[in-house]
Amino acid sequence: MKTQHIITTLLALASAAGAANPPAPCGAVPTEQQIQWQRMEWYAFVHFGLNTFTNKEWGYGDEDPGMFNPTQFDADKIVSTFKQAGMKGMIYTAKHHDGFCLWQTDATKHNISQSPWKEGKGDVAREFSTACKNHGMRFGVYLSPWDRNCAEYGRPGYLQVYYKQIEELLTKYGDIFEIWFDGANGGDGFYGGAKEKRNIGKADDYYNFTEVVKLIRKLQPNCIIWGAAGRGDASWGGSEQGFVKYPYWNVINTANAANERHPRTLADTPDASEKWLALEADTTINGAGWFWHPNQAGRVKNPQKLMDDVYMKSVGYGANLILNVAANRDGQLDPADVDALLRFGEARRKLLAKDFALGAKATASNVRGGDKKFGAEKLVDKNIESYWCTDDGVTTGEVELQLKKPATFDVVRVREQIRLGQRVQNFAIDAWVDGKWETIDAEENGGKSIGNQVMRRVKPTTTDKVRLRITKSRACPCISELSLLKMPDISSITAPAVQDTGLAKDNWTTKKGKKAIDGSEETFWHSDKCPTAITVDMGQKQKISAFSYTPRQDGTVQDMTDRYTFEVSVDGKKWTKVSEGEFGNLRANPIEQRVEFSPVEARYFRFNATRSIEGSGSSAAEINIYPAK
Ligand code: FUL
Repeated sequence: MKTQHIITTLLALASAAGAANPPAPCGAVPTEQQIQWQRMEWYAFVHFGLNTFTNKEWGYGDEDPGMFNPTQFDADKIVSTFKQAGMKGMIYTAKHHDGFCLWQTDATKHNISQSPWKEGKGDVAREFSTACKNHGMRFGVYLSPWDRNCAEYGRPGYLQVYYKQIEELLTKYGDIFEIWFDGANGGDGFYGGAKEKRNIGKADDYYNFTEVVKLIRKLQPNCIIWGAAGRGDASWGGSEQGFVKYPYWNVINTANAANERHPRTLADTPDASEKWLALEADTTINGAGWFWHPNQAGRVKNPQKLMDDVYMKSVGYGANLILNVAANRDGQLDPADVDALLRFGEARRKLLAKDFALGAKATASNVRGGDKKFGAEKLVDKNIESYWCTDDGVTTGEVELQLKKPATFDVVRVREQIRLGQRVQNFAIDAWVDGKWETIDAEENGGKSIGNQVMRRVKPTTTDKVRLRITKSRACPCISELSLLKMPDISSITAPAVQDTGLAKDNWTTKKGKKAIDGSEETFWHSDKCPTAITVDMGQKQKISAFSYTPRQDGTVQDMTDRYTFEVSVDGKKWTKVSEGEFGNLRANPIEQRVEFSPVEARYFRFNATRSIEGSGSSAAEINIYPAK
């Protein structure tokens, strides 16, 4: 009796407080790896190999390795450029169809050890992977299954070569975020001198992708597998122009995964054999091809086109975008490509920088169990994990946003909580204009899917009241974000300078001075004391040869550090001073100060602030560390 009473009381309390349970997932759901990967949005593709030197898109397989000699190759510079553009990683064509391997491999002799570059000791995959690690970018590899050089291609013998190549790339270069299996397979080739046509029949059977997937899962469980006859985690967007067709559903019937059709629609009945297979749209920034070609500068896509026809129709439709920026014969990116990339990157940054919906008052037609945890305000709380959700069985509904003041916007972004599956089948966006609701979605056919995100172009609208209407859903909708954005004027955007911010700081720790290593020059570390020091553990030992100090950027000179000593240590106990001096002219020009020193191994560094221009304290907006080259 007593226990019964307690339970009844608890239940009553729970319902008064509106504690509801999350809904059951609907259909297939993504893996954690897929979720994290879809949140990357976009990254670079770099086609760079013998084709760069032969002016071809597909090498035959008999090219002379002696041609590969990119004397100015600078992986750091390339990766810094991608980072400046806002990309989250890059994928390198470690082997294209010509079979030439650009890393030190034991699987075939047709590799970079036969090239004059770095006297046969070069390794492009190594240099890119290291640069990515140093800059906090993710690294992935493209490894062509088709190999027009290998004598054994088309026969069982090739598979051992190919699997070994996979194994090397997935074990020697740290974390690989994605591996790309191109769908172009079989045909004419050199094949060890046979110079004939080889057909492999069904790629899935020949390469045995089931086994390949198992091998990859074992070696790199977090790696996204692209292609592989639909047996992996992601697949082709359906065009090499960098767009996907809308609607795009992440879920697909497993039986169709190898031969999917675009647009990816949803079969109306949820299917038990459904699988989450995310799309990636690929294209190249330069209309001349995937590899670099002489005189390609005039064919670069302009930033407006990259925004309208590529980004908004790939990422904007819920897919990932892999944008190719090829390296040239010197081993550098083409300046025209870089200009377009940086201008587009800046436009994207501006588009996403201001969300007019944040902090709006949100009300919903139905909230799951009346529980605030699933309330409408979750759409505008800047937290991608929280979500608005209705009661089970309520598959339509609306949320109204009352903005603090009227805003002008022309893009609306909506995101589902994909951990619970992709649910919404139809939605509309309305705005309160001239005293009535008006549907402002400017795209054809209205909203037909959401998934990780959709960015809908809407009529340029100025209002303080917006409504999202879910008109059809596979199960109660779970919406995590609703954003109101404004497309910038791209024609007026110039390319920002590429900043080298040095080593990635993700694994750095410090007791004091966190704001000096937070990656932002807008925040700054401040101490009332001088002299004083910041000691940082970089998490691992590495060779470094420079640091930089950016003074506080808030317009105040008080407590601005202008004299320093800089020490390093391998174990955090024994310290070596590598530099000491003054930062000049800070009062008139408080910009980043870079200090070089002889290369030294270090896991820890200590920045001692020993004098300030005014006042008796110390400060620093940011400290960067640069790897030795
Ligand atoms: C295609 C390949 O044949 C092209 O050469 C390029 O690598 C592109 C990304 O994929 O299928």
